[in-house]
Amino acid sequence: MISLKNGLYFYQGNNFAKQLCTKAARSKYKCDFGSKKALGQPTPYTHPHLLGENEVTPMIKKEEYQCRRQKLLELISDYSLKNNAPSKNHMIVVPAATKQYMSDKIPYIFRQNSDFLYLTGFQEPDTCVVITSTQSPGGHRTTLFTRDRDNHAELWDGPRTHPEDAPEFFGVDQSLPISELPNFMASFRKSSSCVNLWYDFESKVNMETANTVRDYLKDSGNKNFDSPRNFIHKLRLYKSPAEIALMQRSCDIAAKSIVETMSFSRPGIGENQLFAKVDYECRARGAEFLAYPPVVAGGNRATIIHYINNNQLVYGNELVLMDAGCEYHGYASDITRTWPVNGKFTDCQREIYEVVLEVQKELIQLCAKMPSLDTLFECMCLLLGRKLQEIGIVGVQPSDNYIMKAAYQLCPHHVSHYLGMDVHDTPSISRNIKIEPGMVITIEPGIYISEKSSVPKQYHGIGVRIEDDVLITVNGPVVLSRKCPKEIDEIESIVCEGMTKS
Ligand SMILES: [Mn+2]
Repeated sequence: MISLKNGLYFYQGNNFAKQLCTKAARSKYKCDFGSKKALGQPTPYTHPHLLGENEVTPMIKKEEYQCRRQKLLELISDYSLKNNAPSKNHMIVVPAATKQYMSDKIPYIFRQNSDFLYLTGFQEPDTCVVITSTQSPGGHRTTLFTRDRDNHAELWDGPRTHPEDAPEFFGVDQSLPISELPNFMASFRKSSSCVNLWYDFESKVNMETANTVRDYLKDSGNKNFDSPRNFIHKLRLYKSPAEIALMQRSCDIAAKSIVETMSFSRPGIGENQLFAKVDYECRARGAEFLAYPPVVAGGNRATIIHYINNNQLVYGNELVLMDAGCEYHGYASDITRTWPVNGKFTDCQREIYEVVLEVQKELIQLCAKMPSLDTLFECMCLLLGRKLQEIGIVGVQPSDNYIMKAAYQLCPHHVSHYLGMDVHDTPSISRNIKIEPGMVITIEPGIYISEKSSVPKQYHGIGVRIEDDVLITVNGPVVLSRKCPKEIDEIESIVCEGMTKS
């Protein structure tokens, strides 16, 4: 149950959230952090250029995180009631990602487990959140497990968040060191007799937590367990106003960066240089990093869908296909543009590009009817096939089935996926449910004609994809990546102007 009071969300039975709603408690909260005590992640006090008051992560307030945990518990409780679960007591355990190393003591850049980040905003590795629920009053509790105190590690790696600082900043009921997790789970089980445990054993983000949970199941004889993954994904599928604002910003940054990269192009340039340019432009605008290894494919390499070597030169009148996006405070953008490296499409390139562009725009319009992603894929095959037939690339047989199969050979990937904290967001959600307001999806048709293709020779080696990120609303689709031009004349003039400047 969630009520709105004085602009703050809180839920019944959560004493801490109730306290926050009093003025005195709020000024106490300010005082406590007025000393600018550093936690293991940016705070409004140490990083005022990144966070506003009451925000746990940029643009997302403590109350939104509390609300997400409450909604998860409601989804899980409702599901359990409907399915006659043996108990009304729940324990949901979601681990943080672990630190990964590329070689001795050399870490990879840390990226948090999205499901954990969604529920807590906590950015440190090797931690964990446990949401427990019993039927007693005040029976919903969130316990955040932080890394154990380690003066030596903190000297080398910087401060960690300690249990005494976590509840106020993150809006959780209590916090304990991670070494207490086994005891905590065992004592909840003892006090609640029968417990439904929710843990995603399929996710390999943290083997240590997985082992703790396995040991708990063995020792306690607890037989009722299932994965909370699909429930968390059902929540993540619908973006809140704050998440939409973050995704808009992520798309703006990637869009502008790709335009800068287009204008940096000239014949003879290296794919690695275009990669470096888009990476630089995204980071310089505030993105943490690119959301995935980008595809920077010149000439016929564009027909290799997942080409990420990016180590060739792009010559003469070849096209560049760039599939790149960034991660901005935990939210991904995913854009593809294709442009002629010398600023002028050849006739064959133009013919193919126009087909992809027309289909892409029609598919975006179709989103107003809220089809499923799989329906959009079928539409793509039919639309592409018909247009390719018009220009003589697909044979003149009339059957839709034939046309769709021929198109699928030239575009062997799906046309859409969900987008959000992950690039391929909420993968446990089927692509055959109807899209709804609040979802963000990609629309990315392409045509790839390899040198082995049976298509007329003059088209060989052409690969074109155009990808936008689209927010579904009651008033129709909103293209979040709209600041990245895709019309032929706009693209040609960006590249040509760039060359005259350099
Ligand atoms: Mn994509």
